[in-house]
Amino acid sequence: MAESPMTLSEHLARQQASLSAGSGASAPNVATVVGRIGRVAAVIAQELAHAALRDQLGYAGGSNVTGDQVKKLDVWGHEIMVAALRETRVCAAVVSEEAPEPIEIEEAGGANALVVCTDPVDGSSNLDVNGSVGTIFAVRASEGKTPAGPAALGPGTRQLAAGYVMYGPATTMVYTLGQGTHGFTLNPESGEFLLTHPDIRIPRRGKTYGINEGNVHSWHPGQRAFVEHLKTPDKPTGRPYSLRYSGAMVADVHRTLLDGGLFMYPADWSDPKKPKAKLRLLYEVAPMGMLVEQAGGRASTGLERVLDLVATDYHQRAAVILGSPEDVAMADEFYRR
Ligand code: AFP
Repeated sequence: MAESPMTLSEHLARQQASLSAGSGASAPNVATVVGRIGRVAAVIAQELAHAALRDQLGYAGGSNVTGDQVKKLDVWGHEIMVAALRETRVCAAVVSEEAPEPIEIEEAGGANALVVCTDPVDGSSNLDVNGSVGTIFAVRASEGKTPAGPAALGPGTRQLAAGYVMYGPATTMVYTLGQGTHGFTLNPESGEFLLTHPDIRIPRRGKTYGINEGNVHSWHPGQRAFVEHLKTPDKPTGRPYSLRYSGAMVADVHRTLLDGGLFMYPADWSDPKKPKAKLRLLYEVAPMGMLVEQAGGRASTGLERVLDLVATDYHQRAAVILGSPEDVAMADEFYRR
């Protein structure tokens, strides 16, 4: 009989053991937080499946700190996530898309306390059309009780863990503790995540690109030339690439991780002195950057490595081009030309 797949908790225990053997003093706490997020994700998946029946779709009224109109499920997802992280007693603060300032958690603290940066329900404009949405998170070290400003969190290379949950036909959780990128599928009967995609390796090159091409008018010239290049037929190099874009970062990054290619959300360069990005660095771009790099891919803004960026604002935005290493390297080259 085939061996039953490893559960998320078993996997986390193994990862934690090998980290603790090295210098990972906070590894047990990080594993606790990631495991807890897995449990909340199973609850979010349930709620999403019933949302239309419970009148939970639609807007809550108002917009969040980054200017997006807030959906009822954004608010609910934020509240349940903060409550769950509070219970871990190792998470000292939560930076959430739905709160202007970090939420301090009095119960936690100590030398190895953590900060979780999260977008609990990302891609929520897909909710009303029953499209995929996701949860994105990063775990960082907390220097003291609360972060002394966003810059104190350091660059993305200092993230201790990153992950996402994709609520699609199946619920998938992908995480890294800096030892490879691993994917799990929720068994809805047991409520447990089971290892289905161990040690994901992104293909060196892909066949698809994902981008909101409606914004072409505002792109950097290098970005425009690069997408034109991807669309120009050339059999030996596998062009044209096909366009795939869902409007939910998690779904687009998940496809890119498994099949290769590119996910891009470049900045708006209408005013070249002040390029404006859309996606949020701490709870969208940096966690995805870590996951992709851990799978052998690359994540860049076109001009620099995403994981080198240091936030100056908790809700800072950053451009991102991530995916297969050779495809991202090619994008960077177009930006340099
Ligand atoms: P919402 O959460 O407001 O739907 O935004 C989703 C998102 O942050 C990210 O998940 C998508 O990749 C991106 O925005 C889509 O943005 P566009 O609608 O501008 O293409």
